[in-house]
Amino acid sequence: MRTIYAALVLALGLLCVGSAGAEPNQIVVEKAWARATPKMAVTGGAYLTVTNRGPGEDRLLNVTSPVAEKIQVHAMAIDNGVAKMTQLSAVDLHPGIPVVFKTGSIHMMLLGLKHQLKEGETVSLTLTFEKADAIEVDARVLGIGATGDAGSQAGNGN
Ligand SMILES: [Cu+2]
Repeated sequence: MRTIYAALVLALGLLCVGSAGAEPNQIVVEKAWARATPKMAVTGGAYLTVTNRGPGEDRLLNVTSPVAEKIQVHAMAIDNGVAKMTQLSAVDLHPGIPVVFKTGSIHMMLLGLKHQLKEGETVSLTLTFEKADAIEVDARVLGIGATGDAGSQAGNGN
């Protein structure tokens, strides 16, 4: 028994050494949330902040989730008073500059929702980058009228 335990500890130790030896993931994903959807809705929105903490340029290439057939990154602009969404094929991540996905701006569009997104649950999002390792985050599902994660809502006094 003791031998097995020792072998396990050794194996875990080697795993840690192995991952520390690889390139550290220099992308940080924070404040992920998704908006609750009405029943039968087939699209939803997800938002988060991505920061490239590395020294070099990187790009967000793809986002997937088990709850959606696919996810597109959309930019939103007001053109003659009309909000227009355009799909982005990639998002540039300049070193040290956070990219904030938010309502009325750049956002993730969940297409082909497999079930209703209910407030309080979490939605897994996997982000794939040009250079950094993929990152999986859990986005909290906030109410249909939400405009940000709980932290930023608290500061929304005006
Ligand atoms: Cu959109």
